[in-house]
Amino acid sequence: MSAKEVVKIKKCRICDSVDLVEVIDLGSQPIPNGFLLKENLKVKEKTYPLHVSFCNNCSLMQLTYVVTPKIMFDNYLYIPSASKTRLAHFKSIAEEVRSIAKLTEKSLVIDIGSNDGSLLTAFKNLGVRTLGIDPAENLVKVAELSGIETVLGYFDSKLAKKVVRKYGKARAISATNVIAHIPNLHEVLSGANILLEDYGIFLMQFPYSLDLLKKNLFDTIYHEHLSYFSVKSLLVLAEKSNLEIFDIEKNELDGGSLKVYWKKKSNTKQKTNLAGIDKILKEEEKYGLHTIDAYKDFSKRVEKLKTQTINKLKALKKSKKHIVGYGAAAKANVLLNYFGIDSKTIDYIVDSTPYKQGLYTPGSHIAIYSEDKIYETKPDYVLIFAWNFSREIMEKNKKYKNDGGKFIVVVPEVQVI
Ligand code: JHZ
Repeated sequence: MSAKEVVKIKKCRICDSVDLVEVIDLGSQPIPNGFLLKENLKVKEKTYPLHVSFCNNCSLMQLTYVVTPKIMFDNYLYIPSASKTRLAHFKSIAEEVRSIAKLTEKSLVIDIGSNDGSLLTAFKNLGVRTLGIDPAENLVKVAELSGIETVLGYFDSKLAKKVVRKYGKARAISATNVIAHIPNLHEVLSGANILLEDYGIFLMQFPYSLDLLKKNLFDTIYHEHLSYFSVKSLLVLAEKSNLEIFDIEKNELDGGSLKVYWKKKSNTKQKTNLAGIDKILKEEEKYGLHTIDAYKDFSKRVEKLKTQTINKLKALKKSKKHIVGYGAAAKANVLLNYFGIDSKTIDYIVDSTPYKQGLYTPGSHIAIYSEDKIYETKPDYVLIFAWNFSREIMEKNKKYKNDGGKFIVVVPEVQVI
């Protein structure tokens, strides 16, 4: 492991406190989207520590070791358009932002971490101007092919200035499942401040740390996700910027996410939902999210889940059952690598993402096929790794179930359906 590829944090990324305590250790793992070509299976894979620290000052849960973004994102295999549920959610986000930001056909909407352009396509369908920003060269090409103009790069205030010079300011900025991936959060907010019109809005969405802890969503902890936000930590972040949070909403996507709405501090027209924000903050306090014990308890529950899962799978293998996986998600790789499960237990994994098919999972080396493979080999059990889309996956595969197949989901608890 080269020194430049991974750096141990010395202070909290939000409040600079050095009072950080390590609370979770998921070992050393390959990067979660580091899928492998068959010819590379014999090459020793690089692994990076996957440890989590808790900031005793602002309560931000964060990775102790940060892998250089270039290694993870310059070529990226995850696309949001692989799920209908996510696309439907994007449509609702676009409609909501249109209404709050009062978008017209002249308005510019900029999406940070725009990936294959899925969210911007929903905005474009509403008749507004769009621009994507993303560091993955392969995905920028995909987005451009579907008509979404995209700037290649990692978002910061320097890039924001460049974008303003060429395209003007944005009426709305969106950033779904990307803020947790960015090392310098203060840079994101100062970049957004540069990019936003005076009365514009900035919407962030990411998985919520309260749901992560409550529902044992340990497999969403991986190298790409540097921060696991609580509302308390977000409010500390806001204090240090020129932007202000005017509303926070919870939703059920990805096991439980937060939508956080920002505006310029100078914008007094947009009212702030103080009561709503305070209500969520109180729920955090009630759960103990700002205390270290909640994280230590979580860590113990994950160990229990590991034993239960391994025992269940061992018992099935002993009775000669065929088990395959559904969804070669990043989180699938965390679960497989942390639980030590490989192709001896899981015959193969199916995934609808064309870029993942034909490759092998990092660490566990399980082959990935298209979804119809389960109808060819008719396995006894299908373990749904993409538990956030269980409903969509089961709905789509009613035939497998009707023909006698069984689904297994192990997060938040081991269940056979
Ligand atoms: P999915 C990604 O994590 C990465 P992952 C990222 N870091 C992030 O923050 C989270 O998203 C939120 C497949 N699938 O979306 C597609 C089917 O095959 O939960 C995906 O590979 N058939 C940006 O990778 C995987 O499952 C289907 O019918 O954990 C789901 O991955 C459906 C619905 C999905 O994200």
